[in-house]
Amino acid sequence: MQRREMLGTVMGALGAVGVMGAGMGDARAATQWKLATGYKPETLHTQNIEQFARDVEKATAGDLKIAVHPNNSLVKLPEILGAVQSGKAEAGEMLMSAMVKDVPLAGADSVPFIVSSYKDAHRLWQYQSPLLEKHLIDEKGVVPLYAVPWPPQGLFTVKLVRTKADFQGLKMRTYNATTVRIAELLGAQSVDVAAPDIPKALASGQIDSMITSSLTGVESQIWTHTKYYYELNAWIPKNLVFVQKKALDALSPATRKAVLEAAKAAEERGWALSEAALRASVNELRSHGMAIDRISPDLSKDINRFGEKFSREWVRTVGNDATRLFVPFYTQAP
Ligand code: PCA
Repeated sequence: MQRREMLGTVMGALGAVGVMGAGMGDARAATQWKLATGYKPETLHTQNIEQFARDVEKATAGDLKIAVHPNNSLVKLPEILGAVQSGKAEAGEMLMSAMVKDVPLAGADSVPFIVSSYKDAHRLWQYQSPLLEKHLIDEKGVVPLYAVPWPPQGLFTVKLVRTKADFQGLKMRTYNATTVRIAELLGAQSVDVAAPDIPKALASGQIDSMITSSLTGVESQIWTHTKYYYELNAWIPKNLVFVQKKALDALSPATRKAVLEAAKAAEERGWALSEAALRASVNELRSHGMAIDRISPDLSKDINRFGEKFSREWVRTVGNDATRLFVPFYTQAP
């Protein structure tokens, strides 16, 4: 091969993988990432991801563009971790506790009655984050970028519930292992429904109750089908945004730094947005005529008991990691 031909081949190859520098004649090829999420475009978390993508694009002067694929459109939520691992999407967002089959520790934020305030949820995340990061990098080749919580979880029902017996025959929508187990222990039938499909499932009578946040209630216009919201404050689950390590490592150091800085800003912004959304969404439920209440002492006792049962089961499955997480969480409490 002649030198000139060789140069052409190499330049072509560099251009194709997006590493051709500016000033090499052609405009520099930008890197494109696909980011898959299972939530609707209007959801707080998706809006925050869109802002993160804009921040990255701006900070890198268009060197890295992140296209967000919401609504389970590119990959369905339970499969997003696997899709990022394999490179079908370079990045993704998942409910952390939906990863428990792959990484049991990811479910720590959905163990009932451990945290009930954003402050404690944040403290838990400080201990959970380095442990989770190690599992994801070592076992999945995936790097966590940032996490943002949903508001605390409560119970929506079509009818007033006072005791466990009132759950007989209820069809309870579930979204992770905790909600499935609690439905089971309450004697309700559990029905797995993806968040964007809640309105349809309520309208068709497929479900008539669920544990979720006031925010998801508002986003599902829950008042059209249910009347009651019980503020359980049972746990504060988070969504995790992550990227394939190979894709992150392929970036230039400056672009990688921009991604990590934008992620840090997205985490801070997301926590503040979530806390503001809690207040706004409870008010909105009330303004649509929903009865917002605490559960009866009887039911509270049962639900607490089920929560403890679930915690014991969870600690057994997770093993040593549970100690590594909860010992500092409890002993270093302010
Ligand atoms: N909304 C999501 C997860 C937790 C929440 O508040 C859902 O219901 O699927």
